[in-house]
Amino acid sequence: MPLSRTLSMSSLPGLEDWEDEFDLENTVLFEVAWEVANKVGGIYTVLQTKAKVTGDEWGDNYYLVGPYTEQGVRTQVELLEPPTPALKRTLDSMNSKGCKFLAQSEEKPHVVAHFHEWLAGVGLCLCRARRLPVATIFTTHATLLGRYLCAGAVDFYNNLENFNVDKEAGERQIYHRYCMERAAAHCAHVFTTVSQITAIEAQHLLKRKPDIVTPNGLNVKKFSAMHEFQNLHAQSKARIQEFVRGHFYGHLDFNLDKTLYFFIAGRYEFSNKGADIFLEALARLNYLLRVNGNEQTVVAFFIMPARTNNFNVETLKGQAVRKQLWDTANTVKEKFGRKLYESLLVGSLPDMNKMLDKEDFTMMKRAIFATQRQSFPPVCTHNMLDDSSDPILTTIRRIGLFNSSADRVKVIFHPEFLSSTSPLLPVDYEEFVRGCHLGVFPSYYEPWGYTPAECTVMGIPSISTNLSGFGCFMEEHIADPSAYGIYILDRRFRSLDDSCSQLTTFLYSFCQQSRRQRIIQRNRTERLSDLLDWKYLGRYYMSARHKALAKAFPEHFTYEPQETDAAQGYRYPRPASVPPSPSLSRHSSPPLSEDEEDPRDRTPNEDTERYDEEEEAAKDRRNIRAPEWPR
Ligand code: G6P
Ligand code: 1S3
Repeated sequence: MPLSRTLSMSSLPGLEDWEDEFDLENTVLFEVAWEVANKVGGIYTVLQTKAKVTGDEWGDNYYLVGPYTEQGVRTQVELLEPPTPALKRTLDSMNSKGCKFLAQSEEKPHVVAHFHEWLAGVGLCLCRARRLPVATIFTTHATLLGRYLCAGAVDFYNNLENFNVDKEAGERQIYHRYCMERAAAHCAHVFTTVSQITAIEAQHLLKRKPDIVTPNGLNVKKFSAMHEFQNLHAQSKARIQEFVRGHFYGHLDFNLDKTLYFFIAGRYEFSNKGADIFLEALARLNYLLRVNGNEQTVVAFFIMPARTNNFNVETLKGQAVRKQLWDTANTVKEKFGRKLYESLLVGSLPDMNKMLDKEDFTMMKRAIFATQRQSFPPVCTHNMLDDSSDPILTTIRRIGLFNSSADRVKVIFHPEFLSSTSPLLPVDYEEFVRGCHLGVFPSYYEPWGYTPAECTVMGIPSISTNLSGFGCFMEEHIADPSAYGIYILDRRFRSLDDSCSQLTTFLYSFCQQSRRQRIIQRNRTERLSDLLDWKYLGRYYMSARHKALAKAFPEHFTYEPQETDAAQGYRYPRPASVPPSPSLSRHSSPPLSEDEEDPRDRTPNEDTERYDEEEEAAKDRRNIRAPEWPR
């Protein structure tokens, strides 16, 4: 009997719910990857976040297969007895003879085996070579050759069709791995990749056009209080501010209330992830903020792991000095409070001249003395092993962003992933992202890019590019991405210098927003999270499985491409309160009537105090000036 489930898309305006009637009885799904319970990079995130929707669909018939690592088993896996006799027999057989096969059962279920990336692709090739009765899917999350070519100085996207792939792979000594990847792509019943841009890349470099694009989703956390994510932003920002107070001790000559936190994070691939263009744009932003006399200060974080020798002394000292100042202030406050209390007990107002004694002043002077420093606050939090050749540090030296008092843009390179147990910045990645104002991910090579997607679901605006899977996806599915805080940098049709100017304009315009504009923009950004939820994006993986089953077992399954077709051409409408042009026209977007404001753009205290947000938004847009370049 066919299983019938309704996939609800109701939170996406204008997209119909979809009735799935695919018969999954007596079918089993294996998903195989090197990153199952083994955190290496983005594929781990795909599998970990997708497990819930896939489990909901397949129940006990869903198995993830990955490498056995003691660490992974200890921290991420719950050991269980095999739930069915068939599986027990299979596992016993594997244990006794080595990993021979996966599909051993008297009931002969239909098996789908989904392999991710070339490392797992070996299993797929063997399944086909041994003619196992298995429907196979291969998903590539990036092509090996693409990654290697982009990391060198190659005009990749303008030459995609011209590369001599065998020669290029051979020259980079990855020919064996490249062949494995290409073989897996060709052997699979269904070949998929994570974005349209990587689909084109795969077509040219692996010589097979993917059958389906399976974009990456996330598990979107919805709070019962709609504005909880705004409160979390304020709380997390306060923790980042504490770190900044310590890091810049002795140089805290900027207003923390007018300081914005930008960040880039990810695998340390300097130019592929766009750290190069970000630094260059920061140097230009620094100049613009200085010459235009802006009050804003920007602290830009680089969270990219590199080889280090632990934290450096100066950075640790900063946090120690901050703590000492805090302790001193508390000690004086307590003494002050006791004296005040004693005075009130005897019914008199205190003599303010006697509230602080000599000892208090000495203690405070000592604490202030400790904040004297001869050097600028460090640009790097750790002792780098390759200090002199590190690309971020080398660029910082060249562009001269040394955290001097005159700089309106400060830089902090944290070459280690964040952790809530760090003595420096004790926050985990999620908390850090929530506390920042803008994620900047100007990647050149980025098949998908989880970092801007994670920003979006937490309501934090971000910059991505039209060379990243995420950027292209958002451009395709949102009518006016920048109104939602999704800035998409053109790295495809502009020169590097022009892209850098565009990035500088994005950054400078962002700095000119008022707090209120930032709050409204965060509300809008967060609203897009449904678009990135596996509840919606899971349909593409579903479709790939159905297609593979229909190809491998045509007598039992037929494939209707309705699932993915339904979402084709879908566009999230522009925010009701943003006029179509920056000037006069009033909004008309359904479902709101002419005079209604979009209540979702409101912040908590605006429930009582309504305002004409549309007019406000139009005014704001006029106020955001293009940067004034020096003549
Ligand atoms: C959230 C909080 C507000 C706070 C604001 C700061 O919206 O709910 O109370 O004022 O963040 O925003 P900002 O962009 O200045 O960090
Ligand atoms: C790849 O990881 P990366 O950072 O090496 O796979 C990720 C998951 O599909 C993807 O988001 C990313 O763009 C790819 O590059």
